[in-house]
Amino acid sequence: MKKIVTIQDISCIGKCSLTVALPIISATGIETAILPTTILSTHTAFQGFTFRDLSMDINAISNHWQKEKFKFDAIYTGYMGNIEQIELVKKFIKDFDTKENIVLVDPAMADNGKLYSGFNNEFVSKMKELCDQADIIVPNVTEASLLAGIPYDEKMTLDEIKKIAIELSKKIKNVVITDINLNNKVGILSYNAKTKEFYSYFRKKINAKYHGTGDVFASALVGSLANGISINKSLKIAVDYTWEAIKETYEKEPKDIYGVNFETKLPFLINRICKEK
Ligand code: PXL
Repeated sequence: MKKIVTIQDISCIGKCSLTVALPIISATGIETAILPTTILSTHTAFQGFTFRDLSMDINAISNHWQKEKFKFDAIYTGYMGNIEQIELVKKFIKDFDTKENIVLVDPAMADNGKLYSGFNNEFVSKMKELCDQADIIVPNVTEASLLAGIPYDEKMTLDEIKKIAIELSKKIKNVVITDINLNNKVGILSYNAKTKEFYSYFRKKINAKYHGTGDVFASALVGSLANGISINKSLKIAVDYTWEAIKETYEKEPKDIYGVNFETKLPFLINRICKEK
């Protein structure tokens, strides 16, 4: 059975990171190993969250897994609680990269032109180093701008976003910029550094913003890729699934800082994966 390891925090309530990645990747028919980096009572958009740093366990877990000779078809990293964790995860990737496996890094650190609580420019530089070890990165427009050192502007054109993708692709095969809002549409732009080809896919904009949608997207994407589905088809599946989950949430319970109702749309994802496989 194919196996993905996902390395990110557990936000006990708030539907993001591991509580999203584990069920979504499992639903795509792929075994999901987890390496939790932090335990938080909620994600960081809530007030007064608790934060237990699990950095001390990362090397110990990794050492045990190396002794057991575990191999992963993909390594998917998400939110990191601090710079030390990024360093540990960089080492983890070096130790577990087999050249055949897919390394997908989601530099989950910012949105709407702002870094998440607790992060600074030094964190951005470290995250760039982690991104440079990836085959695919999936930053949103804010994160992509920060990583490329190009000032963020919410009114960026597709051509400006293309320049950012090219800038980031110097060391990374596939740069996928997510959550692009243009002309009442929302979607992604991907750039393949080898073929120098762009691929974009947009859906009608739903007038709502929820937490954790980047994690829903990245989890569906890595699950689809691990099923052997091509990158462009996988991107389409991941955009459509995320869009369906946002639509469902918007119609049923528009709570904004909470996550999306990705659970009720899992049959949609499973169907799409089965059709494309
Ligand atoms: O969805 C990204 C994410 C993951 N984990 C934590 C977060 C966030 C976004 O804010 O706070 C703890």
